[in-house]
Amino acid sequence: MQGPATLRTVLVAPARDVPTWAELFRAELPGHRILEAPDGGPVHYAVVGVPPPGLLRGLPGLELVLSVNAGVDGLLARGDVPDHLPIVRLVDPGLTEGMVEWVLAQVLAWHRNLSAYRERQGRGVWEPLPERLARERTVAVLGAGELGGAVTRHLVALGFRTRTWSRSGRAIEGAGAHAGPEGLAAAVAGADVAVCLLPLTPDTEGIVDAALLSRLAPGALLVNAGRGAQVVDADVIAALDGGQLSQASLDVFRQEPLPESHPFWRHPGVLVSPHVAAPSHARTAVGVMAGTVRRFERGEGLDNLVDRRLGY
Ligand code: NDP
Ligand code: OXD
Repeated sequence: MQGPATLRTVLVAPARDVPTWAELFRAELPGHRILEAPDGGPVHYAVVGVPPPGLLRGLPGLELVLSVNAGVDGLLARGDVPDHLPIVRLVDPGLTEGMVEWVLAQVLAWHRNLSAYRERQGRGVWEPLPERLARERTVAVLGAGELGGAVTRHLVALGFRTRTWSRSGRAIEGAGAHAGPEGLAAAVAGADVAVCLLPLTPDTEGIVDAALLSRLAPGALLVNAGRGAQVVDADVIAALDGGQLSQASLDVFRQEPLPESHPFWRHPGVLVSPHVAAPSHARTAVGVMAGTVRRFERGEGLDNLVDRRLGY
C-alpha cells in the first residue's frame, strides 16, 4: 500500500469554496492525496483560479495546472506559472450552459423590448413598440470557441441571422464566419447585436471601441461577457448617449468589483451584472478536471491546453 508521501497529490486552491471543491475531488479521485493548502510535500496537480503570488513556484514536483476558469488572462498575467508547465483551462458543460442562458437572456429581452416595456410600466404607458422577428435581426458573435460557438448555435436555432468572428475563421453551422483583423469590419457591419466572448489577450484588449461600435446598426445592443478590458468604457458611454447603442449588457469590467463611481452603474442604457454570466460550478467542473488528471496519468493527450504564445 502506498503511503501519503508517494500518492499523487492534488492541491485544490480556487479563490472560493475550497472545502467544497476538495470534497468533490476526494470523491472523484479516491486514490489521490487531496490538499487544501500546501504542506511542503510534492504536489503534482494544482487547481487554481488566480493564485496568490509565488504559490505555484513554491510547489515541489508540480506537473500540471488546472484552471478553474475558462479565461486564463489573470493566471497568465501573474507570470507565475513556470514555462514548462502545461495549463488546462476549464471547458465544462455546466459553464457553457450558463453562458448560453445569460447571453440569450440579454439578446431576447432586448429583441422583445422587455426593458422598454418595464420602463413604460413605471409610467403607466400602454404603447406597443415595433416588434421584429429573429430572422430580421443580425447578431455578430466575437469569439467562436467553446462559449461563442455554443451561443451561436442557439442563436441560429432561434432564427437570428448570425455571424461569428474568430482568429481562424472557425465555422459554425448556419452562421457566417469571419476571420482575423481584416474580417472584423465585415463581421459587425450593420449588426443589431454584438456579443463579445473573446479571451483577453494583447490582440483583443480595447477591441470594442468607437470604430467597431460605429459599424453596428444604429440603436444596437452590445453584450460583453468576455473580459472588461476588451471594451473602451468611454466609447460605450458615448455610443449610448449618441443613440448608436440602445443598451449595453455588461458582465465583466476593467476593475472588478465595478467601482462605485463608475458611470456604468447609473447609465439608464447599461445593465450591470457582477461577473456571473457563467460561474464555474464545482459540482460539474470537478468531474471534468478529474477526467483530465486520469488522462494525464494514462499518458493521453490533453484537450483545452492553453497556448502561451496566443495567450488563451
Ligand atoms: P475559447 O478559447 O474556446 O474561444 C476563444 C475564441 O476567441 C476562439 O474562437 C478564438 O479564435 C477567438 N479569438 C481569440 N483571439 C482572437 C483574436 N485576436 N481575433 C479573433 N478571434 C480571436 O474560449 P471560451 O469560449 O471558452 O471563453 C471565452 C472567454 O469567455 C474566456 O476567455 C473568458 O474571458 C470569458 N468567460 C467569461 C465568463 C463570465 O462569467 N463572464 C465565464 C467564462 C469565460 P479561434 O477559434 O481561431 O481560436
Ligand atoms: C471564467 C470566468 O473565465 O469566470 O471562467 O470569467
